[in-house]
Amino acid sequence: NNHKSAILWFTGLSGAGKSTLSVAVEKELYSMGIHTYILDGDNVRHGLNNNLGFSPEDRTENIRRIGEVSKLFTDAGVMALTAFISPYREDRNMVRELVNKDEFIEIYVKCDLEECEKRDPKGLYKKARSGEIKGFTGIDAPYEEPSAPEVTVETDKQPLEKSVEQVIDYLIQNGYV
Ligand code: GGZ
Repeated sequence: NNHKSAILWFTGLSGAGKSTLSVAVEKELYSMGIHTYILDGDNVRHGLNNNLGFSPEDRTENIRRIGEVSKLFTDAGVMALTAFISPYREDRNMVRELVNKDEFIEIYVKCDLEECEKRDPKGLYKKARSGEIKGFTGIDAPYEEPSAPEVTVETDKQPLEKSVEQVIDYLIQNGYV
């Protein structure tokens, strides 16, 4: 299928639904015959970035490497979907600067901290609240909201299908697919 490659950069708090949404968007793109690759904690933090933790410096380096790898994917004509908290605006903008203007699509996966904490799929917020984990995003480490994301989806206000539709509509309306 003919498409214009780009990085779909999902950003948001832990538990906001970045991975779930990226998988659902990938499924939709696959059905349209578009080649994709999802980068997430499972395949990147356990491999390429297994020497990095969650200090501000390490998060910045995490995002830098993910940006560079995503760029390689788009160069190869593959849509790269990335699902990382990427809490720093400056780091996300660094990736944006790495590629052509229309090759970086920032998708803000917006969800109230309260709701993320309620979901707490891995029990990490609980550990962060009790002090067992230090420097947890949203608790005692910052999350800087995107100032001009291409797409914002509010996962605490609408079903998954609606968020998928918003992303796909953006891609159609802007001539990516
Ligand atoms: C935030 C942490 C932390 C700290 C471990 N802060 O729900 P999860 O488990 O799967 O998502 C979180 C993931 C975040 O990794 P990222 O590579 O996306 O972060 S960043 O973009 O900021 O580099 C969480 C887990 O790792 N985790 N410790 N202190 N999330």
